[in-house]
Amino acid sequence: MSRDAASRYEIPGQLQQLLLDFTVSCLVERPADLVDFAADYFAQLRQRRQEQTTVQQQNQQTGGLVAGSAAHGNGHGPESDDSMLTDESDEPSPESLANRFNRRKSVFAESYDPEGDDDEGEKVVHPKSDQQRHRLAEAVKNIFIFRSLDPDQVQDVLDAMFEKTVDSGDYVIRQGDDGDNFYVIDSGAFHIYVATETEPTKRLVGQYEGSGSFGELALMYNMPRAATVQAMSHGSLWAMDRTTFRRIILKTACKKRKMYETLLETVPMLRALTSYERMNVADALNPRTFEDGECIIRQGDAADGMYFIETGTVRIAVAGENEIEVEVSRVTKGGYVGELALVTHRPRAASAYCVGPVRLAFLDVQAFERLMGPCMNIMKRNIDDYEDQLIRIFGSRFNMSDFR
Ligand code: 1OR
Repeated sequence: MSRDAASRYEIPGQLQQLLLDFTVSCLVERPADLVDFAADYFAQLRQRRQEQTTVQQQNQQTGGLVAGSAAHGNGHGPESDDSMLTDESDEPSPESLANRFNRRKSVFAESYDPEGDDDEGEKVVHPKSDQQRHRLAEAVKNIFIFRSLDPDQVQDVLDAMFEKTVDSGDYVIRQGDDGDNFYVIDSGAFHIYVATETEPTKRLVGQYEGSGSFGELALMYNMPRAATVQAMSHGSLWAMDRTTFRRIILKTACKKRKMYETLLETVPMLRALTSYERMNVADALNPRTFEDGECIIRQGDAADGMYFIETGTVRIAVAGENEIEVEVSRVTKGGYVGELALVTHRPRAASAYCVGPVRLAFLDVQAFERLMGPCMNIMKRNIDDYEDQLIRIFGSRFNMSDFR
């Protein structure tokens, strides 16, 4: 193409991002009919844009919806859904809840600096009975955000937590409020609701059943609460005040979320997770490094987890009935290995070796089961590809289980 022609074909600014997003959606969704998929994809995109424009116009006319005011959700009785959003004219900043949430995302992505945080504060001790201490130790055992703490820090955390009981209908956290405590569930069921600009009536987005933790986002990123959490039964929580959370947990957890943020965004499969769910995966990941030629996974072994590839190349080899290994594929950055045995609950179906030095992020089997549910269909579709490859190479799918 001549220089003249090139200057006549100016590439619109949005084109690259638009096509990239579309391509990634195709790779993740693997539609049977690309044209139908494209038509739906772009129609939805246009509809979302129209909805956003309408809401923006309404907000400009009304001054916008504002979040329910200062009442921290500390166990007031049940209220109607509409109580979450009120039109209070004395609210300092007339932003919608959705805007607040979007602002939080950009803070996470760009400007939070745990190193620069010097929020030190005093050590807090809430005395506890032996029975309470025992229950607390059980409750925090599976909280990923605590896993990178050293034993002294764990001790400080246990000292600082205090018990809080709730009744069915109590609001523990209200979206839009300032963050006071971080909570670990001891018992009880809790619903998570989110209101957005396009859907101002709060919508149920998830729930906790007797375990888990919540309330870390507002404390980590110094932002308003991103969701509402309401007790659905009588229950008990372990709470940690904001200062202790920031003093002990913040730096480690934030560093880890930041460290894995880019990795998690470059793994196409994980687009099936919400950004909040991806952060939970970041809490659960652990770094593993290997040298050239090292074996990461051995065919026939029991499976303890899966690996995401941060840097380097991993060679996958399968030994057929004659025990001779044949290379079947190579996986690089953005890819993953070791998920198959976790999905099929069978021994490792192939071996994985490093080609040069390799850095991986390891997700153990318990975390896999708790966090990767939304990616299961994508993984199962990829397993169909493995089967096709095996049939091509060996003439049979001899070591794949019937996982369906
Ligand atoms: P927080 O301090 O913002 C509300 O207070 C808490 O609810 C929040 O921290 C999280 O700990 C928890 N999006 C945002 N926050 C959530 C979500 C969530 N789920 C639990 N929390 N989503 C649901 C993902 C299954 C995404 C909704 C779009």
